[in-house]
Amino acid sequence: VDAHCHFDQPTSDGSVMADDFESGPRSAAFGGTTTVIPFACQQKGQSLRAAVDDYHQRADGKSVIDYAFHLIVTDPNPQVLGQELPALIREGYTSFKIYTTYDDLKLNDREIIEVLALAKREGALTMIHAENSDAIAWLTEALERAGQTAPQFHADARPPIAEREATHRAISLAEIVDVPMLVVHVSGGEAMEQIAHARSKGLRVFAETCPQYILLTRDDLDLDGFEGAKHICSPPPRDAQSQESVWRGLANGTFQVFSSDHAPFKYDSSTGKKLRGEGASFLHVPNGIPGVETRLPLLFSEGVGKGRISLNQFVALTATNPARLYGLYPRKGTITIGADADITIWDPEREVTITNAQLHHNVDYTPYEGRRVTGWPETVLQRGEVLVRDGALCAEKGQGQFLTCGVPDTAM
Ligand code: DUC
Ligand code: ZN
Ligand code: ZN
Repeated sequence: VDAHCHFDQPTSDGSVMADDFESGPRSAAFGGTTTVIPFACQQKGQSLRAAVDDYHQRADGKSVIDYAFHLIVTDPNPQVLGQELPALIREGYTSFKIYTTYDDLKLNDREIIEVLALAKREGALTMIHAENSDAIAWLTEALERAGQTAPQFHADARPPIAEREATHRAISLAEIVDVPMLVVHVSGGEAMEQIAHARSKGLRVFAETCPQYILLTRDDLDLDGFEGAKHICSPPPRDAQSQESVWRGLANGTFQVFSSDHAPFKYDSSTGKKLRGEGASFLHVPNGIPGVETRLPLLFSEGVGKGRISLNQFVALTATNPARLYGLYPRKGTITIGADADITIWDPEREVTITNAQLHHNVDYTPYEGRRVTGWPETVLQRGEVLVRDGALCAEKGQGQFLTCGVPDTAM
């Protein structure tokens, strides 16, 4: 279960996501993933219901694997809070993401509280993108004044302290409301300390991390020419010490979920990373990196293969826990009588050198080009039927089912 990926999501800057609901889920399947939970994102001023209808149209008849939707709530007006969101939660959209950054997405603290209170009333799970927007804006302006606009400065504009502060604040708001909450794409030790402290007090704060935070560092934003733009995502990759912190958090239970945050933009494209050309400020580079196909092989190889996490933890982080937290369990996330028989048969010995040419997404690069991994999905089944075997897709476009989600299980 890849519980965090973006497909065919319209943007406000004119960039275009390279993967839609055909290529994204296809790529996921080849990487051993049988369920994806992408986002249906409300635009400010738009009805949430209209956003959901729009994403259903985008997805209809396309996905080769099963999919659910998280909502993204950007405009919690009385209509949304009073009617649309409660109705949608009851219809099976039981999780939604909110932002503390990006002008077109962010909520203020009062709005966050209102949304958290609604999540408590209706039994939904709030996912939060935690970075301090005003600090980022101030730092970005200072960097731009100093002419420091190359991709590497993206990391300076969004430092760990900005993430730590917003994480602390979000946790405090959830504590005031007394409701569970999940912090997405946590990048390193500073934010993790806030989460671990909250959990040690018994708060139901959950956390997700992603491949980029165990495998990339800010040095990957500092490549020749504009190449660093390939690794611009938010929060940015940090440093080697952060990677170690994240590994510890995967092993010790600070993290419950490991997702890709697949946010696919082509590199060599005027609708992708080069939207404003090669000399553009980091500020104008679309945010996000691909990874829906490489998520499981990377965690297996680096985590299980190198003894950092157990095989059971690998399964919990990538399937069971996201299925439980997002109300898809026990249909998904376990092998048991009555469940869906979504099974990935793994070859733990197979050695693969990752190259973009062998991947099935529609992006023209992978951040993991040339990386050697041991272990790869051999056969992938959905509902007992073969989806992928011997590197070939054995399924029809559109055979994936839309999943409604039940009540989040936050007893973990
Ligand atoms: N947040 C995401 O969840 N994905 C891509 C970029 C971002 O800021
Ligand atoms: Zn985010
Ligand atoms: Zn994301």
